[in-house]
Amino acid sequence: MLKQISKEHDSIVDDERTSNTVAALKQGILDNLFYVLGKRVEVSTDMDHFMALAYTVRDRILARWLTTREDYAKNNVRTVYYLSAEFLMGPYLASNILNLGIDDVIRQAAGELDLDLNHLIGQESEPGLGNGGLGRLAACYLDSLATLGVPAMGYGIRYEFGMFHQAIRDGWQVELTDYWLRYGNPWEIRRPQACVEVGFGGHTQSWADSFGEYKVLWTPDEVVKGVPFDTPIVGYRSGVANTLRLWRSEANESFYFDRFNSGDYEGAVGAKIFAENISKVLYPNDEEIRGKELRLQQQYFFTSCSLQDMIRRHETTGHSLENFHEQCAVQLNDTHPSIGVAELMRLLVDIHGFGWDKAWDITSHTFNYTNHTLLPEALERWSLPMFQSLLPRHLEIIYEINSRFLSLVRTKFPNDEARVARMSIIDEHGERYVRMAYLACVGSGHINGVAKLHTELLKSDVLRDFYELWPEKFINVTNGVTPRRWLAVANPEQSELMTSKIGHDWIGDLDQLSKLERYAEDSAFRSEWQGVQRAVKVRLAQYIAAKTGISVDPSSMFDAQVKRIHEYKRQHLNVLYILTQYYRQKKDPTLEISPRTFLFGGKAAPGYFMAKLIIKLITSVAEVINSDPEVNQHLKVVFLPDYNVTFGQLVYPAADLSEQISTAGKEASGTGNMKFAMNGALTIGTLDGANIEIRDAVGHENFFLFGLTAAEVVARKAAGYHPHQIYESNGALREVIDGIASGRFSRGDGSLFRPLVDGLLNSDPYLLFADYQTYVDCQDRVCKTYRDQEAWSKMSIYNAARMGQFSSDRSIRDYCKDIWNITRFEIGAGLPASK
Ligand code: GPQ
Repeated sequence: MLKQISKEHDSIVDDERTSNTVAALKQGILDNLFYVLGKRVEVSTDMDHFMALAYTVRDRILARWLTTREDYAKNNVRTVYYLSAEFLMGPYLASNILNLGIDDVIRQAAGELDLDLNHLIGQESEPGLGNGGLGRLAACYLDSLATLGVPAMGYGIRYEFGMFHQAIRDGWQVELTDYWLRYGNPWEIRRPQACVEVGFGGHTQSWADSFGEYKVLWTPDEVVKGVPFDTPIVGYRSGVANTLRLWRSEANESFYFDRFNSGDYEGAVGAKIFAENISKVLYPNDEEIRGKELRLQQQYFFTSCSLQDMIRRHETTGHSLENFHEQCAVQLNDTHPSIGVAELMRLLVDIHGFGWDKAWDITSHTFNYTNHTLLPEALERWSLPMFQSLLPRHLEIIYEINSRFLSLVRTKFPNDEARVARMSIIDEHGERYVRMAYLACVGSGHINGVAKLHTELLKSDVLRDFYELWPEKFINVTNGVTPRRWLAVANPEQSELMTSKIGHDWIGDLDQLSKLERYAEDSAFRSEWQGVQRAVKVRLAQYIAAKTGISVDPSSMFDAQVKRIHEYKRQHLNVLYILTQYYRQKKDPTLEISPRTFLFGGKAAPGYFMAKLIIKLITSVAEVINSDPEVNQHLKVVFLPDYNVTFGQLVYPAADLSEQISTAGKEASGTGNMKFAMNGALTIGTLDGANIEIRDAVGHENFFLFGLTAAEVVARKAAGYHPHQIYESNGALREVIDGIASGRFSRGDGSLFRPLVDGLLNSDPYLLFADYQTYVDCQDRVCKTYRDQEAWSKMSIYNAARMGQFSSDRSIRDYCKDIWNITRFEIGAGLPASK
């Protein structure tokens, strides 16, 4: 009976209340305003209107969300579980509207209610649940998984406070907390019925049972509850909505009340604080580990919640745990969830009674590991005593995994104890550590890097021993970005122009952009292309004026470097060039230099002194240049505060030049480089990360290359690198460095930038000086080319037209084929033939 009613109700919900007619949409907005938000039209605010519209859009997602889930269950499909400590999703509204294909009707419905759709879209504050590239990649991948109809689920943490907001005061970064849930989150649904419990601390006991089997019981000190919050992930016109499931930590009531009732009030309150702390805040350090206990708690918390959830889902669909790995492919987004290897072993052996060998067979066929960095300081390791006190049972399991693994190493490489020590999951040199990347390697079927060069360097350097042991495990999957958000949503002007020539299929199949190539030689098209670029730059210029009070000239070249602030990314190399131009102009005011606006954006980790000083350097140089009438006709420098996904959507389309200038061998891939090029920016860059593949794709003649190669960087350091000698012998460089050191850009304070200057002169670990002159020369070629707008536009069109392979759809197809072994797409759009 209930079923019947629910079926009928379903169809009503689907057909009438949530139909996509303008009338139904209008009614939906008004209904949600009244019934969900409890507001009358007369007193409603912009935020209310955004919320009402968001609920109206969500109403149109629910039917397909539930149907997708039912279809997956019915068809018995292999599912991808993407485990990531970060999901940097960006605002949902515009992207959901696009993917549902209801842009026109929504715009009309809003208009008829006197609401401006773009203005409403601008009300949404983004969930900043990630630091940068790694978290944003996870978001692009969810979009592509849903678009391709791959059965998939993202698992992560529902941080109460996401990435901090950045304010600039007196030129310095100031961090402000991000309470993103202030107005509620219209996209998520809390699922209390699917709660799980996670233990911490305590002790283990072992015994032999009546069959002589070794058994272990872990009695944790604390047990917390993981509560899932689900957000639908809509595929682009695929009819599919997958799920992002984020866990919130809460106090476990029975645990809490037991203590409370036995008079242990302090213990009860302490337990509550302990529990709620875990999902409180995102760690704002990018590519730098701090070894903090709370961070390990977060990692174990969400990984355990997710694995328990997978097991429950697996069992409720009637499967035996024995074939868990046949139904579930788990992707580890870097080492943050790699404790999952030990946790799945614990669940299988201790809880579900499997023998070790069978459990290991399942586990090692379930996980795959993506590495995202070559920086040694970013490779996670946990101090052994801390690990022992927080996860005593997991440490025992890791010892067992390690001892079996090291026997294998000894068999394969006899009499090589140095190798055994190097490869041990436990680092025994001095203070002892658990090496998480090694645990991930041992427990995974495949290990992948995120660009060709990066994967090669993993094999030859960071994970060389593992490559020698298991060459077949290593594979490259070059990153990609979703063309839905980064072109169709971010750059409607360029999208419309492209669609007018080649149709709109490129949005779901980015290789189609190659059809634009022939227009590069068409001068009428080029002038349309220039018109679009101009319009987009005007939009950004207005925004910059409103946000910073700085007026920039949309006919100047927009030269952008937006990304986390890090020494290896070398924002300060960019500054050295700016100052080189500044001095040239000061010396010869008649010099004809093409006007440029240098745009910077990005956050520094709060404890990263040098990164914060680089921000101060940029803002200080900006202050001097922007207020100097001798140069400010030609040069402007803007630091855009609080760079995030929303802001990126404004910047990528408006840039003429994309700065991708990391020291070769340091940037694993980069993804901003792809977003810029797709939007028609030309790149000035080193042979690093995915720059290499971008340059090969767009054509070497359409890319501004400079700098040492990764191999040359290594050789240079090995030969003894002396930055001071370069400084002595290069007059222009000397003038710039002396200027900074003298206080010329810091109101006479010669001590302010001393740490930066001394660091460069004495060690310069990221080889700015070695690359300085080739960078300046290359920038001079950029200036020259930009003066020929026709040539520049041609190059710009070739860049956009040849970026098809950098769609995250291609990356996800690679993962499906080479790693997850998913070939059949029974649901949704499916895998386009021959891809
Ligand atoms: N990346 Cl390990 C991050 O954004 N955060 C991290 O903690 C680590 C890597 C980036 C990496 O720097 C970029 O080169 C990649 O393009 C990006 O991950 C996605 O793979």
